[in-house]
Amino acid sequence: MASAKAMAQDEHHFVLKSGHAIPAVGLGTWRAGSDTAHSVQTAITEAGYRHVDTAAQYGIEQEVGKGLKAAMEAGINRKDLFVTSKIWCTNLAPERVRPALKNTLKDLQLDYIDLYLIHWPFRLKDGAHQPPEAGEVLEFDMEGVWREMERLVTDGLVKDIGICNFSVTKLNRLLQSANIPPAVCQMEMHPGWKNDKIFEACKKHGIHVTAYSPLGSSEKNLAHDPVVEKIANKLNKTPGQVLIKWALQRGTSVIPKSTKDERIKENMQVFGWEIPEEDFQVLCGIKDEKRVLTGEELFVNKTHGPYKSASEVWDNED
Ligand code: NDP
Ligand code: 1BO
Ligand code: 1BO
Repeated sequence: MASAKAMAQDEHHFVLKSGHAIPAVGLGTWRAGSDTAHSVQTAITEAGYRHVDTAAQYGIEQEVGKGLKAAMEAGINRKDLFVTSKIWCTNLAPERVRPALKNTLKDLQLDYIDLYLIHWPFRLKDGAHQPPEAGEVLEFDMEGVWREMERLVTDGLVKDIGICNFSVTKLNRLLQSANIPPAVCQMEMHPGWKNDKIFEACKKHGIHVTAYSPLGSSEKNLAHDPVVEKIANKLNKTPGQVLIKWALQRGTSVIPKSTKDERIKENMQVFGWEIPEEDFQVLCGIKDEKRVLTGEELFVNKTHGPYKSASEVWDNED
């Protein structure tokens, strides 16, 4: 395998602060259900994916592990794969970080992962309801948790650590105490939610950004947006490919989810062509920007708080 830097010179990778390379396109696995093992194996062995994004909270890490194992048995080297997982909110206490990662490694049947992310920067009590009842959103020791994440890097259990769903306020707080700055920040991003504030803050600090829900997730369904469809027809590409390419041209890696073999393959056919600048700008101009994932269901208790609205979850930055 070529060095990280050399590999990153092709359009298939981005280089992280650590010098490691992250594949530009990865397979998302949220709500991938019982097809997950098959999807992961197909993505790697037939469609050329080398990055799989998962999370303990998705409840499918064992399935992802089976898919990875099948791909490795088919001849793919572990070192050529990039596996991302995330620590869930109930485990955001310093003493729970390592046991949470160990569980993830066991379920994935791996002895290290490439990237471990804080899934959301809020600590939830075990068994918390959706939306949370009074007292179920606990104090989050961000600095203590990050120190334990750093130890996972030092001990070789994870290659890189990062964050998801951080506001600029929370990012700045983390950067004040971090010895190892986050290598990656994973955020919702698509033409219907460009999320420029956190994107600019990450760029300023050399933090690579991965765009999640790049198609607008199943809720927003940007593949059926008339502006996207028009550009796709013009370029002789599919709407999904245009949305994924838009994310890549912005400088983010991207992790579209599909459990359909044909779409898994389609979503990887995004190299060797470009969206012309004028069309790229038209996509940037799609109106009515809104988050799909507001965090409201997970963290807001309108009566008891501590977060009484989605705006508060995002530190009133939207
Ligand atoms: P996506 O934006 O990837 O959209 C997935 C939806 O689009 C599914 O309904 C899928 O259906 C459909 N789809 C996939 N490919 C195409 C295509 N080419 N044309 C039309 N429709 C298509 O949504 P996700 O929310 O799943 O985000 C992607 C990944 O990002 C997640 O799976 C997860 O790994 C990660 N993520 C991380 C979060 C975080 O908090 N860090 C939050 C949310 C997501 P089908 O499967 O039937 O093809
Ligand atoms: C609740 C988890 C959102 C997808 O990562
Ligand atoms: C872009 C999302 C399509 C949902 O089926």
